[in-house]
Amino acid sequence: MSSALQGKLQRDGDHKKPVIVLEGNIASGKTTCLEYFSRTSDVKVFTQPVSKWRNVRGHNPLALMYQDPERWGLTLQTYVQLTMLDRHTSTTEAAVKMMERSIFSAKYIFVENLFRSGKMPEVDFAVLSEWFDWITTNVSIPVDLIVYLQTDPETCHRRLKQRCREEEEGITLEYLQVIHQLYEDWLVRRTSFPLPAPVLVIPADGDPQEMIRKYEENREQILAAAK
Ligand code: DCP
Repeated sequence: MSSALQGKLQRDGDHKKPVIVLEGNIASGKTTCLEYFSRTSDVKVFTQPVSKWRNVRGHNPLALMYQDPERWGLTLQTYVQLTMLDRHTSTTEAAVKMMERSIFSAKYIFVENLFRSGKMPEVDFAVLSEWFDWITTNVSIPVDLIVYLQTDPETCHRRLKQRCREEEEGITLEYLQVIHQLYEDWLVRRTSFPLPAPVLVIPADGDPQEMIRKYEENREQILAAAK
């Protein structure tokens, strides 16, 4: 048996474990949610590989993309797609796998936004789309539940200013509003792109303590919904 086929079978086998994908706008509080679940249950958390996006062999494609999206959008999003695929195909001994964002939101939200706003040339969008279509047709990417942290873009803007990530200094409220609309169209109105799994919406404008109380209350329901 080829090693590629062996790998695919192994990944398919791992699908017996529920996979939860956590989605939400930039600075919607995904990290707090992931930390809570990794502390309180037999859940293996796969965080978004932001450190890789900020340093690939000494280069920072995240910063480059924010500086000049027309030139570097494809570079960042190609690497995001690869690193998300790596996360999707990683296996775990834990009972449940929980991922921060997905290859789907990378394409349906971030690539889509670059393209629609005129910041990604059509040829770059076409190449990324070909890659995305090939991957999602040929690689098993199981998702059992999407948990959507639904926030007001103004909340995200406030939190973003507090965390002061250097690359994100130029992110405006308008940018967060556009990302919000794309998420709402995909996960709430369901008018834009296919849904890979059922969606659970959690209003997430509260402070961290309030959010942890909410996760506490909904923990069993969330874990059960993914099974
Ligand atoms: N990003 C991007 N393209 C993607 C995915 C993310 O340009 N396909 C950018 C948006 C942010 C950065 O990467 O500038 C990191 O994403 P988040 O801010 O959503 O990640 P956090 O881990 O900081 O999330 P949270 O604040 O919700 O914990």
